[in-house]
Amino acid sequence: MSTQTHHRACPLCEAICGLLIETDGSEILSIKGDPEDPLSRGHICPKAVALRDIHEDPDRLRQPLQRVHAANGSSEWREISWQEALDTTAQRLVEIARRDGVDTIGIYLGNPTVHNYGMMTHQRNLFRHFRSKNRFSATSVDQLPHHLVALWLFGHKSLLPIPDIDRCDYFLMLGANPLASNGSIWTVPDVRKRIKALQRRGGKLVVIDPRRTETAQLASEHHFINPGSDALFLLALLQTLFAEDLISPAHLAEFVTGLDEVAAAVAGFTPEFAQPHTGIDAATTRRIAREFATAGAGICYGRMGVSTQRHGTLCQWLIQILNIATGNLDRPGGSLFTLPAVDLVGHSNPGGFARHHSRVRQLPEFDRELPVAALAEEITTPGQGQIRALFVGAGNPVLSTPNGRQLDEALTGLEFMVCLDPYLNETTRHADIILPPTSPLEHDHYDLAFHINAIRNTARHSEAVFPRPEGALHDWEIFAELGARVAVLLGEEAEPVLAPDVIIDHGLQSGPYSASQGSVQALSLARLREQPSGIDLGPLQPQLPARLQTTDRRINCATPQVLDELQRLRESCALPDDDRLQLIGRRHLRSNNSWMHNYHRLVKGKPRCTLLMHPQDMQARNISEGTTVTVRSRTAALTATVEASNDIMPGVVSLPHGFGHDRPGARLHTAARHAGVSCNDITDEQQLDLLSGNAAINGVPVTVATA
Ligand SMILES: Nc1nc2c(c(=O)[nH]1)N[C@H]1C(S)=C(S)[C@@H](COP(=O)(O)OP(=O)(O)OC[C@H]3O[C@@H](n4cnc5c(=O)[nH]c(N)nc54)[C@H](O)[C@@H]3O)O[C@H]1N2
Ligand SMILES: Nc1nc2c(c(=O)[nH]1)N[C@H]1C(S)=C(S)[C@@H](COP(=O)(O)OP(=O)(O)OC[C@H]3O[C@@H](n4cnc5c(=O)[nH]c(N)nc54)[C@H](O)[C@@H]3O)O[C@H]1N2
Ligand code: SF4
Ligand SMILES: [Mo]
Repeated sequence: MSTQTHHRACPLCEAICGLLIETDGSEILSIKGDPEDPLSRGHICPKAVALRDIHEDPDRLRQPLQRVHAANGSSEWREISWQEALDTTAQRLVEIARRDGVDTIGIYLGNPTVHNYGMMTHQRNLFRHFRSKNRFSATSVDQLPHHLVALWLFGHKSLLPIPDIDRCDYFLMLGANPLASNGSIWTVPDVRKRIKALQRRGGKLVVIDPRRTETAQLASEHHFINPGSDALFLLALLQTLFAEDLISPAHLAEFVTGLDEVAAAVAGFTPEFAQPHTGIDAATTRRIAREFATAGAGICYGRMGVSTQRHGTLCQWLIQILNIATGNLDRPGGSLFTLPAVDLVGHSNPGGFARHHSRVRQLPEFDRELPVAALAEEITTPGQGQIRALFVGAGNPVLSTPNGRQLDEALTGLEFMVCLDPYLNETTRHADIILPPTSPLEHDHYDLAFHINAIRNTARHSEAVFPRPEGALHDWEIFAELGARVAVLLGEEAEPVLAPDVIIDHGLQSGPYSASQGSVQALSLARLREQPSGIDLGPLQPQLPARLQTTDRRINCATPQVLDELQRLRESCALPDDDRLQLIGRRHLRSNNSWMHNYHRLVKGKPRCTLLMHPQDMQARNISEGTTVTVRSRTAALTATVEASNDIMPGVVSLPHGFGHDRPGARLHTAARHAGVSCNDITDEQQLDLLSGNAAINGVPVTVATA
């Protein structure tokens, strides 16, 4: 045996755990947590071991596929050479763009893009030739409100305040379940241990969620809240702070403006006003406000549950205003900005909003991307700028975006579709060409995105565990190869191609911990390679106002768009309808959006794609445990099996997303045996966060009846 131990970061979720992978030749012997990793300290979750399953999965594509149509209208897949696949893709895209304009080329990039640094560094090589207005990504079914608020308040889409849990005294968490998700916009491996440490030192975690989640069960306090009503709860907290003179921006006062206007705007939003909407009684809301303001270092944080709902941007804005108004921004134990080794803030474009709008529904762009809820209509609505060709990279929007059935159908009308993806799945089955990249263990890795969101500043580079198989291409190489071909076809200059590690080395050597900046760390790629477990660069430090990217280096809290929205909210606030139920999602530790149901060890056991329902709601509808029910929304209906739960708020039902693996033509053998249903078949592409256009996939009104 010639066993070898490789240091490797887990690319599957935002916790970016350090792994030790033991191999013998091409065989993986074990996958364990790396105790020397300064951030994850040995932590892993059950998904890490599935990296082996991904690598070895016979369903994972190793060669490009082309769909060939038979005379009888049916089609089948044939393996083609890389040369042919790349040439055909480039030709088709150029042909269509030339004929009808670049906006006819649609682009959708999914979540794994940000877990794969080569996709981040090299997508430009292709897309710079197609500056299409029709760009979309998973951002607009996810964290778009965070970026928009960061742009408005701090001047840059990537200036995201990170909860400093290890030093905090009071943590108010809304709409997040880090015990299942392992943290989001908050790289916090081993969050359970960190929550327990917080409680041991006398601190408190308060969770606000329509479900008593795994995190809520660990919390010091949990309160149910009606889906979509968080803005009123947050407004009531803020109103209490103003009314009781608990505002103290402290060290921020010198460069924070506009709090007086905010005070005036929130004056009517009292805890009593919120109570019938949220279901949280006014006295509790007041107590939480007082505790938050006086408990020492405090954090208010909210994630998916408060971003992907009707008031997503308002919620994220209120969360930051609460942190600012209590002096908890940029303070140890509060929420701080990171200083990553490869620092994109200051070197990347800050983002922009509403500089153009979608053609059909006039939805605003953010950072040159349109809300993905508009993708289907941009494909199906005739006229100039109608999407005729689609490039999908690392995305499965048929299962992951609202009203996925509509998109599923829309994709059949495209002239050309190409997917950069290792699987033939619910989305890629519509492609004309599928370009499968190397497996995660066959390329190197640097967390360009997640060091930015981490609770400590660290840096780490991992080498590939296995050499790339003969002829295989990495994601970044596929982008570069396509870009080069398109350049030739268009008669444009090809860009020089530097490998991602060279780009990172550049970033490290000009970054805040470089010798050129006078840092003793003197970071470079060579230096990171000497310490494959990663280098600790210390806890987060206060950096304001210097790090602000606003033109006046101030934080102006009186965001005009938000103040207008508050006015509207006051006038339009309706009480929840008693007959309807509200649908929310949920994540499971052994899942990862739509693409990790093909590995036996992650899907075995009790079926997970069930509709959670409170016994009270079941009784009212004559539904018993295990019944098959029809869940109906404005867009469609689906059937699901009911699981009774006292942990879900009455009036709310929950279905996980990412299932529905029974569509014909997909090649996911294990997932098909645990198919479940896609909750996005009944989410609504018309239900959006009013300010940003983010999809409001939580709080969908539904009816439930025995099927
Ligand atoms: N109802 C509801 N809908 C949701 C959510 C929800 O909570 N509820 N969550 C939303 C969120 S937060 C997100 S981020 C989105 C995710 O939505 P998407 O990003 O569109 O979809 P994923 O399910 O993550 O699919 C990822 C795809 O990338 C492929 N892939 C994996 N690794 C790689 C790689 O290294 N390279 C390439 N080229 N491809 C790769 C997989 O095979 C899969 O096809 O879903 C959103 N949709
Ligand atoms: N195991 C696993 N880990 C993952 C993923 C995965 O699919 N599986 N996906 C990854 C991705 S892409 C992301 S973005 C993150 C997401 O990370 P999180 O946001 O931490 O994860 P969720 O489980 O979606 O948590 C959202 C919570 O919001 C609650 N909620 C729903 N509606 C409302 C509401 O109106 N108000 C309030 N207050 N709460 C509400 C839900 O009950 C749920 O508990 O997880 C990442 N990590
Ligand atoms: S928590 Fe996330 S990063 Fe860590 S092992 Fe699990 S999937 Fe990988
Ligand atoms: Mo996400």
